[in-house]
Amino acid sequence: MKHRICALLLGAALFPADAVAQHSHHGAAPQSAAPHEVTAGALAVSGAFARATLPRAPVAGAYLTLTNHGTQADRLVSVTAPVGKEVQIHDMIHKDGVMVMRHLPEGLEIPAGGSVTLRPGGLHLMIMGLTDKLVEGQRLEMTLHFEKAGPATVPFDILALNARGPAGHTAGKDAGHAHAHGQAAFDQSALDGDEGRIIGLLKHMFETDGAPLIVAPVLIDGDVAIIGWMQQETGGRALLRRDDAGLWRVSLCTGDGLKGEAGMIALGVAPTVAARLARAQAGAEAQLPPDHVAAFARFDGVLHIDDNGQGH
Ligand SMILES: [Cu+2]
Repeated sequence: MKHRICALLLGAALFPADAVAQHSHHGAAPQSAAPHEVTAGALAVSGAFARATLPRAPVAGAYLTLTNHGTQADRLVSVTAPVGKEVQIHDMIHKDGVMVMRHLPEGLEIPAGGSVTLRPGGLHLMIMGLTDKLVEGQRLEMTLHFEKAGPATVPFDILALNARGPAGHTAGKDAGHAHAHGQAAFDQSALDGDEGRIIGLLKHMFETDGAPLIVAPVLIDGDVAIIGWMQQETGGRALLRRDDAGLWRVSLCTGDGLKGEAGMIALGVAPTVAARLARAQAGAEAQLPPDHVAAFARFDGVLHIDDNGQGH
């Protein structure tokens, strides 16, 4: 059974199952052994992957390397996906001290004899208006339209929520770390105080380059904590518990399921603790911008987190 991340992640997105071809796990070639390479004219496309998404995530990120073996520059002018309203080409830039995404409507030039890598934290394809989630282990085909080389249909392997790149693909410095960091691998004792430890754990597990995780509010009552989180366009609430060794563990992730006393009790929080946490939550969330609090409701369902962290 695969470890499922609680997804404090921007996820990415969604596709009706019929738009996504199943990988065969019984076939001869392991998918990680050789990233697919597709050519179109003088262009080669390699290392294409998309990140798995949370339920109802509005967007998905996809990445690849474009190499131009020709003597003339070409341009990626547009990308189409079988589902999703549109695919945009985005860049990440520093603006007033924060990383923000910038849409590149004019497309992306691939210089003659050069290559361009789209990777987490930098240039990326962003699938907008998704209608179903992207499931790790499946594959999504998208069509890249080049100014000179024409269209090319490219299979994108769907990797973990915070994948940095396909295993064995060396284009990115972070290539190979395809799975989320588990809870167990994180040394909380190095951090000061429960709030710092909880935020550190969540960032360790779910934050990625270009997708900062905002954790607030952090409400702690004894060995139970309820937090709100927001990452790019999505958000949610999570329940954490302190284990016998004194370490915080994410127990489950949900959205409005952890809003208010009744929901907390329904998810296993002791009534007296739930009453106190719900009062603290109401006060703390009232201090946050309304759109921030609204993002907490976007996490649909309840995701129970186990702790076989490294994901196999
Ligand atoms: Cu983007």
